[in-house]
Amino acid sequence: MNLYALLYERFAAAFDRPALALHGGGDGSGSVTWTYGDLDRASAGFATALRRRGVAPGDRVLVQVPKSPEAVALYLGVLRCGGVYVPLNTAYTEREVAFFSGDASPRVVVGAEVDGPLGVDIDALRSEAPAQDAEPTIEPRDDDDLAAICYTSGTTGRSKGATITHHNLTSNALALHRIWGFEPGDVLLHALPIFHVHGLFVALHTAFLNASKVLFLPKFDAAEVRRLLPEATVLMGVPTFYSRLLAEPGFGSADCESIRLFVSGSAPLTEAVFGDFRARTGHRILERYGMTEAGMITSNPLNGERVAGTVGFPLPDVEVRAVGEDGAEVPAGEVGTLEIRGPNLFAGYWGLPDKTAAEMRGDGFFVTGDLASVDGEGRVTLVGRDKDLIIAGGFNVYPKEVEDRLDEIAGVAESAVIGAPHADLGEGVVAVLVAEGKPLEDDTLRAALDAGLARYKHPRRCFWVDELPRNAMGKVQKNVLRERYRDAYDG
Ligand code: MCA
Ligand code: AMP
Repeated sequence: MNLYALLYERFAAAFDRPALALHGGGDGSGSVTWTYGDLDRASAGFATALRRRGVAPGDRVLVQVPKSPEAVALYLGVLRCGGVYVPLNTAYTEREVAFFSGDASPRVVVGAEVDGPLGVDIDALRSEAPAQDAEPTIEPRDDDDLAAICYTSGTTGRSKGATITHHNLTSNALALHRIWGFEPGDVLLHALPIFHVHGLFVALHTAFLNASKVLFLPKFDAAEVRRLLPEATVLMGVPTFYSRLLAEPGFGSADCESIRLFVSGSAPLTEAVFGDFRARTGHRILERYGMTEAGMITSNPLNGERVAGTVGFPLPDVEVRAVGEDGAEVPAGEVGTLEIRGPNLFAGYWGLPDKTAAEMRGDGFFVTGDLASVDGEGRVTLVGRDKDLIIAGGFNVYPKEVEDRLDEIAGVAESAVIGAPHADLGEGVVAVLVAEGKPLEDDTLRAALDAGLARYKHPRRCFWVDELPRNAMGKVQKNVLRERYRDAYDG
């Protein structure tokens, strides 16, 4: 089934009700509301415009546009015409976008690279299919047909496109809608970006299945989120949302009276933030765990106990196991690499069958690269990662990619990139560098990185050393560096 057909089924009776509400100033001036009917008509328009531009079922549509109701309608329009939605972080530089464009071989590119032959501005695209001409059709799709390709950075420094089917998305959305107890009247406060799984799939799908009103913020701003909390019942965010709310003077239970559910994910929620939030507001944040390749995997319970530092139980129909180095499942409570299987599991990396095979077991389990224990009741606790990944404010940064860019800079002989604890972002990117000649100024490094690396990936602390610590095999000892520079941000 086409995911859009399912969403349509759920919100068709709510065409005159608000879908996306944008707040203007404090007095409400400049506010805009899109109803479900508006969203349906605009998505039909986009679907028509894309078809006219030659998008056939299965064709990729690459999108790099700011967060807006139009962008949501475009996403739905791509689903409707059977296209494959490929969202890109708005922070990506031209060089990064060029890679994705080359890899995904899209039929149309919206927003980014508008000067290229495939490129079109989102407003121009919308105007190509006036609403009255729109053909309000929904292309039939099979469960295994692709709905999206979401790029996730790789340990090798090369991003991989996770191919995600209609069934992956529908099964995950229905499960979350159910286990998080969505009910009539729920209002979602949405402050996440819509180019990643969390803000695009988890948040929007659950709200749309519920025909809920979504308070749609262009980005996270603690004061603005606090101002709107009394109009909402559900907030989904990364841990930084919660630590920044706690940093708001006087923030507490009075701000949260209408809220029934705070969800956190994408990065570890510390026990300190969980505990402070509970003490200040009376709310236990519900932490869940997911991955681009698998959508949501586990969740703390809505009604049972939400335990700080754990990510809860597998979603319905999802299986998890922790395995040791020999590939055998470890006993309950012991740490192993987490492997998962279920209807949420992606269909493989775009154009990379070998990489897909390398991360799949013969019995269909996928190797997540996260280290975890599973207790006797099935509750999962993440304890670390065996992949070299930094998560800063919920965005993933792969050290290898940053090292590759640093090593290209004249004056840098070699580099090692690590994550260090960061009070606001969880982890911050740190570079340890060996100079070729005299060490470069930070500004010079930043300027050189700007040419090809999105800013959230930039190291904000750089240390120059005579040589990098290496083991007997000549491999850089990142654990030594992590220890040495653990106070780089919070020292
Ligand atoms: C912004 N900057 C960052 C980050 N965000 N640096 C490091 N890490 C970040 N996450 C930099 C910008 O480049 C800029 O630097 C400066 O900070 C200010 O930018 P601004 O946009 O104002 O930042 P902010 O408002 O402080 O943003 C922080 C944020 C945001 C609110 C935490 O990053 C955010 O919304 N994160 C959510 C990410 C997310 O949705 N992840 C889900 C992935 P300069 O001034 O130098 O340019 S999906 C996933 O992981 C799985 C499936 C899952 O389980 O959900
Ligand atoms: P991504 O590649 O952006 O999909 O990021 C997926 C990774 O984010 C997972 O493999 C985990 O390492 C991490 N992650 C997601 N949710 C959580 C969580 N609740 N706690 C700790 N790590 C998380």
